[in-house]
Amino acid sequence: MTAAQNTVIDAGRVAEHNAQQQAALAADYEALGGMLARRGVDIEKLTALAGTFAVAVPSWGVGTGGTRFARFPGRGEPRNVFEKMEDCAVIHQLTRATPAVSLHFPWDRTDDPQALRELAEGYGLGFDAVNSNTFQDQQGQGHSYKYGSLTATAGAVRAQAVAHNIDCIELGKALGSKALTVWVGDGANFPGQHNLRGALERYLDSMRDIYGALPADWLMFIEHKLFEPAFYATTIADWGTSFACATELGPKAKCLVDLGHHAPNTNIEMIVARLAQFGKLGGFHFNDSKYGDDDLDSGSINPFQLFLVFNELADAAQRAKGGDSDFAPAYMLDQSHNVTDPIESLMTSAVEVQRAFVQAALVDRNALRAHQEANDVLQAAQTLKAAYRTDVSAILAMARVRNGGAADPVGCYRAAGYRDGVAERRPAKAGVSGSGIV
Ligand SMILES: [Mn+2]
Repeated sequence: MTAAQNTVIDAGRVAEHNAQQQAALAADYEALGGMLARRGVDIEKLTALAGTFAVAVPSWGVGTGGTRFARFPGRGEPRNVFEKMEDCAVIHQLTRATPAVSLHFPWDRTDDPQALRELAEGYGLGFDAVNSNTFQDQQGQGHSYKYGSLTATAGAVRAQAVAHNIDCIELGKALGSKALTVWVGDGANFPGQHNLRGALERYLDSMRDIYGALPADWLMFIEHKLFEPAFYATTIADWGTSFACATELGPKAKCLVDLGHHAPNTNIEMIVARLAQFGKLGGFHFNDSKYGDDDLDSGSINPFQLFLVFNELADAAQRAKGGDSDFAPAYMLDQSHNVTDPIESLMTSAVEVQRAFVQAALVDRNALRAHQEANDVLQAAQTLKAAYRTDVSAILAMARVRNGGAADPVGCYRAAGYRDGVAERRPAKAGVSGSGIV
């Protein structure tokens, strides 16, 4: 984006922070550069690559999340989409890795999308995929989604859910977004509640109507999730169903992989490889989990899995170079921050995803292929581990500093006292816009 941008945190403060870190960073960077050079890797190329990385921030992530038991609000939470954008701008200013925001409607609905767009552009931010919400009822809504939305047996409910999705597309168009993500909680809690095939047929009928409203240059992302709120049979429960529906709908429909939406121990990197192979990998919601759809910070529980996902993405990108060059899945974070400062969690998470991206670029693909051909299992595994074990922190910090970000985003953020400032300016308000696990 352009250089003339509004900054939320004083640029002088960031420069001062970086000056304090400079000597240590230079020493770490030089040491890492020497180590990589002995492996035939040019650190400058990796740093340039790191600088190209981008992951979108979810608007709902900057507020404190919650569970179905309780929500414990944080200080200075944003109370509307304009304040959310301010927090998102801080994340991008300090990490330089989050140039787009993913909005959720109606939580982020505004009557003045032009003003929102101008505010975002002033911060150097754009808009990634917009998300529809038919998993909860909104005030003044004519029909309830208690028994489903796009799959509801009542035609009037389905029509309302379709109209909402088309409304999301219209809002997204006004903001410069290029994709719609559809996740529905539809499903059954009891055997017999649904005709399993009938529910999916209704889903496809509804989705065809939404697909028909997509502009020519838009994509539709189908997000699957194993369970919750449907505890017996979720209509779009797995990547197979998602793939079948995306295939049925057409080329603008692709699959979105949320890392938390699988059964424990599912081999997610293999799902990524399959979807990439068949041209249906639309994008990601990054987060981490231990038990279910925990929406913990990316890389906080299983960073090796995150690395293996990016290893597949690096492989797919390399294959795409020769032929299908439009391989560009959308990267988004989707997390719920219940006990941390959401801005700190999102900055740390963006850096963790960027770390996996750079580590995957370190994999010696020629050596890996040779080990695979020769069935040298141990060395094949070690080739991946050699990349994963490399601490690329100095590369990430250098890329940030060169792009105007902070060497240590959390340290700089805390020193700037941003949270204290917004706590004063944004007194708590009941019933503010939504956030949570989606
Ligand atoms: Mn998600």
